[in-house]
Amino acid sequence: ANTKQPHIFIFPYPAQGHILAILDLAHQLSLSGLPITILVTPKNLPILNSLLSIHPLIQTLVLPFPSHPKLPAGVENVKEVGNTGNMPIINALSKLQDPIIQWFKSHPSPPVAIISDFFLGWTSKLANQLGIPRFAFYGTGAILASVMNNCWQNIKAVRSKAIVEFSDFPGSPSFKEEHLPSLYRRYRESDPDWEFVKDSLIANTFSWGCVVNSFEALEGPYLDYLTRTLGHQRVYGVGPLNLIGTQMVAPNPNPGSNNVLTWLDGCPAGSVLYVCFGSQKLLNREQMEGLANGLERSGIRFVWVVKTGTAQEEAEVIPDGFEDRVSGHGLVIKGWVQQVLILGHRAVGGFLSHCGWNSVLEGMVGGAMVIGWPMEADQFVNARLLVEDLGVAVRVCEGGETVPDSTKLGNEIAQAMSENSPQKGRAKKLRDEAIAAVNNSGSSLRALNGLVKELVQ
Ligand code: BUP
Repeated sequence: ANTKQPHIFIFPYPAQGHILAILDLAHQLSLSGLPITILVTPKNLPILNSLLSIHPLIQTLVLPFPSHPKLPAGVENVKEVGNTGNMPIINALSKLQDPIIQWFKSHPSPPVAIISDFFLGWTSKLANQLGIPRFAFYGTGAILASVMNNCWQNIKAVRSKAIVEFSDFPGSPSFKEEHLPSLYRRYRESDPDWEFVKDSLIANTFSWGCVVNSFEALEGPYLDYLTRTLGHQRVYGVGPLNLIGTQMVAPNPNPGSNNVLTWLDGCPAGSVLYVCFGSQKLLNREQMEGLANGLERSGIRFVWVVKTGTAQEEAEVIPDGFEDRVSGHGLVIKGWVQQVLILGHRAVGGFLSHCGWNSVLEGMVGGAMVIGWPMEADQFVNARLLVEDLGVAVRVCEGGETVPDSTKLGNEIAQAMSENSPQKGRAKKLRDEAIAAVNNSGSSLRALNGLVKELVQ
């Protein structure tokens, strides 16, 4: 590593949705000339391949994944165990504290700062021990950061309610308790593993600062809220990182992806609905049928990404005869696609999405309005921002187990995708604001420059 420039330590959290954005940030910081070390466990190393191949200044610290009684041996990524694996994974990773300290002490030019995922709040204390600042990285929105921080800090009050009101938040949103982030909802009092997770999440607000994959025009009031109310002294809204970064991770690129782009070339601008529910959620047979019938009834052109090779036999099954019936105006793609390219295509005008934050930003950058079906994790909170606060989305379904009513869904899709849909107009405006945020004097670029300055001082 270049020993003249201060060196930054980046610690991602091993879940697909979390890693992408922090790698984009690493890319940006490296472009600013900062040497970087990224901590990774062996099985997750391939995710970094494309980033490492273009950045000689980025090094890795590869440490073995520590075992945990609640994790099957060999598991190193949430993808392998599903979201219920977050708690043991957070606990297991905390055992890396000592190896990190040893590495740090023996390094000729040790890092001057830590940037780590907000699921790794315990690194605030580690940074204190090492005498360097730690920045919590939120690859999510500032609204989620605000909800998370409030829930963990006020756990008793929040848990006693069916409807939780956040009256001091911008827009005073309220959520059904069951729609609060899943990690928080799984918390079980008096279990030492869970107590660790709770303390760790609360420790985020004691960190030196935080970096959020969001921007002023999208979440200005929430970015302010984090600074004013939640103890985050320095808040950097640097997103959408997928717009200033490049998409580093494309596991199993599917040759079908290129066919999609060719098919889209032949469709009128804004006419196609892209349907995809992120990297984790699998739909059961009834949900697949409800969705398939809804898509068919809507009469709208669509591209639907269906997962293959799932462990569950009854998951992601395409109803018999569906592909033939919709042939010509609907495309079903099995396996991984390059979502960013599809959403960026001029033919795509809408995105039927689970409202995962990466998808939200990618849809936004593509100028697509969102037809939301939030299912778990941060998705209900994200949907609130898109539907009620920004008016760039409609909500058609809620919940991971819900089976959509296909007649209703078909009508709602047709209406949302109509030429004069107000959401479509606002989505285009938000796309322009996202682009402005990462250009010359845009808010995100200024924040990124401010962050670099803070890191090197
Ligand atoms: Br599926 C799929 N191609 O085929 P989210 C996903 N993606 O590029 P999640 C593809 O995965 P969380 C595919 O572009 C996005 O960057 C997509 O992230 C990419 O949802 C990412 O939207 C999905 O945040 O994570 O994976 O469910 O649980 O954090 O919401």
